[in-house]
Amino acid sequence: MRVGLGTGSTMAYALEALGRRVREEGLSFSGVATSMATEQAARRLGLPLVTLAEADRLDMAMDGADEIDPQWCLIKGGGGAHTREKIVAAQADRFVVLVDESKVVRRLGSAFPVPVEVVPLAVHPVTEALRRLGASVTKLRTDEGGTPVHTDQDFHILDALFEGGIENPEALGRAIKNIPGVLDHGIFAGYTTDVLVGDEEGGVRTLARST
Ligand code: DER
Repeated sequence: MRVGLGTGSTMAYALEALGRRVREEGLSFSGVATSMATEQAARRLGLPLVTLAEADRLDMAMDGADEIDPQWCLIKGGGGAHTREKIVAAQADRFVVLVDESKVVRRLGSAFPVPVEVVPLAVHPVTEALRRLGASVTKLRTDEGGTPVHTDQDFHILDALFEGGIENPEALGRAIKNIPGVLDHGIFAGYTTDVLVGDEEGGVRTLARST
């Protein structure tokens, strides 16, 4: 199988588990990494990697999420890798989302801001445009020392909070994508095909999609 490998703390566990199965069971697949961090982790764990061009279509991709709503729309990008994650998810026949209960919400965006990857010189106009779309607070993401973070594409990230939550994630996603200077944002609508919710005891349940 050709498998997209997502990014983040949840995926770190999945990568470890895949590494174990490669070593112990000879599990064979070709992975496509969604970030430099995942690429490094996969190499350290001995997971076989190919480029997206080499893989072309993917049988599946797996990834974490920051929030998931009952229609299986997501907010992603807390780790800043959402642009590549979305590219990889769009190439996959199945997009399997791995979360714990804390990520399952009634409405997207009530607590978690929407990460928006922007061309550095467009930070000001994009902030203004996000305000016009209803964002109450938009912050330029910085590291602990206050320096703006750089993504794998060398862009910046704006975190836009939509107080009260997002009524129509798909429409908001389209509007944000239309702002000049935006590379992509963390709203994923229409990609998810399977959701696995883990609990603290090590149990896993599937999450049904409500229409
Ligand atoms: O930043 C990202 O897009 C991550 O995949 C995020 O959605 C989940 O990260 P986590 O597993 O560390 O919470």
